[in-house]
Amino acid sequence: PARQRTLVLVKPDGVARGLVGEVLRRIEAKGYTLVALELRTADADLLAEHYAEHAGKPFLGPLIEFMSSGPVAAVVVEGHRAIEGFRSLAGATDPTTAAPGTIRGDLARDWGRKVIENIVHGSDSPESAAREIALWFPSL
Ligand code: DAT
Ligand code: MG
Repeated sequence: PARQRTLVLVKPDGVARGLVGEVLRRIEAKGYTLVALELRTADADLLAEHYAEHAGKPFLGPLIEFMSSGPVAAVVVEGHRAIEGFRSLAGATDPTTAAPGTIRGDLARDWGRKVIENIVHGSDSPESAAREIALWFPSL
């Protein structure tokens, strides 16, 4: 079976709240493998590339500001159907309605800020995963 890789980020809200271990625990408990892991503070250039699909949207500026406000844990996760599998673990974008049992549903909430803070990012397709992994981990 083809192994698939996905880029997961524990966002600055997740790192600040001490939830890196909880997110990694859920990924490992699901049975996926961690193949790279790094804590770092991303700059605006990296984040503009990372979120290129959102160019022109009103929340892009606040999103980049939030994502560069502190360290993120960047993780490459591997396993058959890991892209779809992690998106399922993460839950819906809006943490208010994300299903209980998911990372966002259990651990995130709406704070009424300009950008939704929802603990994690996960690549949404094989093309996005390849692009994002090359961006965050050029040596992989
Ligand atoms: P996801 O992270 O679920 O793939 P996305 O790629 O559409 O969601 O958006 C990236 C992030 O931007 C998302 O995790 C939270 C934030 N965001 C998305 N839509 C938003 C909106 N309408 N208002 C504020 N923040 C938003
Ligand atoms: Mg997305």
